[in-house]
Amino acid sequence: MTRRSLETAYRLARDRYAELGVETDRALRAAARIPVSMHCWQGDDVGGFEGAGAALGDGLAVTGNYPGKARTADELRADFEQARALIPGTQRLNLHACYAETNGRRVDRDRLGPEQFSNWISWARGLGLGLDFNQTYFSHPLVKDGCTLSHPDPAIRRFWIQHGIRCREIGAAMGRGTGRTCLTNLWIPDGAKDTPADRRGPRERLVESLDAIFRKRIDPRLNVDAVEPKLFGLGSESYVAGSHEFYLGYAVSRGKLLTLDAGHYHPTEGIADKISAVLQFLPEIALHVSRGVRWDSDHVVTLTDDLQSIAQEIVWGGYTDRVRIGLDYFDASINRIAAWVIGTRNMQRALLSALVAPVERIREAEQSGDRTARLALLEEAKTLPFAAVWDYYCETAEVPVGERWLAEVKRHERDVLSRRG
Ligand code: RNT
Ligand code: ZN
Repeated sequence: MTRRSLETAYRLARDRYAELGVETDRALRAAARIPVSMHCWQGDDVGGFEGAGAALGDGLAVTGNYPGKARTADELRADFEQARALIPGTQRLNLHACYAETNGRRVDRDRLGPEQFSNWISWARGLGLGLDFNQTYFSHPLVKDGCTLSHPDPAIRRFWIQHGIRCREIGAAMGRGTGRTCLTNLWIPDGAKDTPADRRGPRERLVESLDAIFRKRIDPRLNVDAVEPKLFGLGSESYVAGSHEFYLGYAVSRGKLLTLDAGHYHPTEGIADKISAVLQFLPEIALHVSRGVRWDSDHVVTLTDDLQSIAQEIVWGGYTDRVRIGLDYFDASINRIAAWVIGTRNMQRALLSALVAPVERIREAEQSGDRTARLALLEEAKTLPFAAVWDYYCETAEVPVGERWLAEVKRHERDVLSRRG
């Protein structure tokens, strides 16, 4: 496809959408402004560089051993830039505390500070990239009996509280350094493999620990905090202290963001419907867009009905300023840069698709009580010439159209990744 034929296809599509009252030019501009926070951890299988020595665990598992994964922060940054060059729209980068650069020294998690992230911050500033952050409550010897902030031993809790506090300060430094508000998201694995006799104690301790972490006020222009619930996990099949109800109550009562992870609910339970429900009580929320296959397996995000519903709820609900969209998946069985590109392009694709949908028409039908027309229009909307709009969006964003990005990834694999040991 030449630029000319892409433009011709776009013009035809634009006219078709205009018949339904949709202005595609406006949708393109809106799509370009919605940031998607790309998770650094797809680039190296949630490994990190702090050298704590612990293997990935504590509720997380990555399968696959595709060659060429980033071994250093410099490699990860280079890989991320390679991925980003193939993705339209606005991105942010979501880091984890275990991606600290400690310069060969051992800096434990309760000691981390902005110094260990200064490379990340100056690099991001140079690229005009916003940063998000996460405490790392896994892959560490002080995750005891699968627990951190809810552990009965006060010394363990103190260590992890300190980590939580430090990370919020690092988040603030990221916000200051990049000029964009950082979201620091807290997820812990705490729970029980088998039926516990005490479900109350860990939750009471968790509230106390969280309150200690959030005691210090941080300028919300620099950093905002989120808490991420989960219903079950690897090794926490029977009980999770930080469940959905727990954190919903916590977020509402403490003015924190709630992070809805698409893999953290029962297998047929989507997060799309939760968005407008929790936004009645919270000013802002965050998302971890993921894809669970039978369980919270964190597969690469594909263009599923679930994904499209999430995008529709954000866009159709008028919530683009109140939902911080992030991705959370990790697949080590395919080229990791391709995994980033596929998932992020799909998120963007779903957002653009929601932006050009003739939702006004569909709502008119709904409001007039014409459910027949609502269903008919929803179905017809599915095969409008969206591909022409998406291709044109990529073309004008100067990123590869269609599958052309794959050739770039293959070239990079040959020239760069295959040379890594
Ligand atoms: C785990 C949570 C959490 C992690 C990342 C690495 O179930 O989804 O968000 O995936 O922090
Ligand atoms: Zn998550």
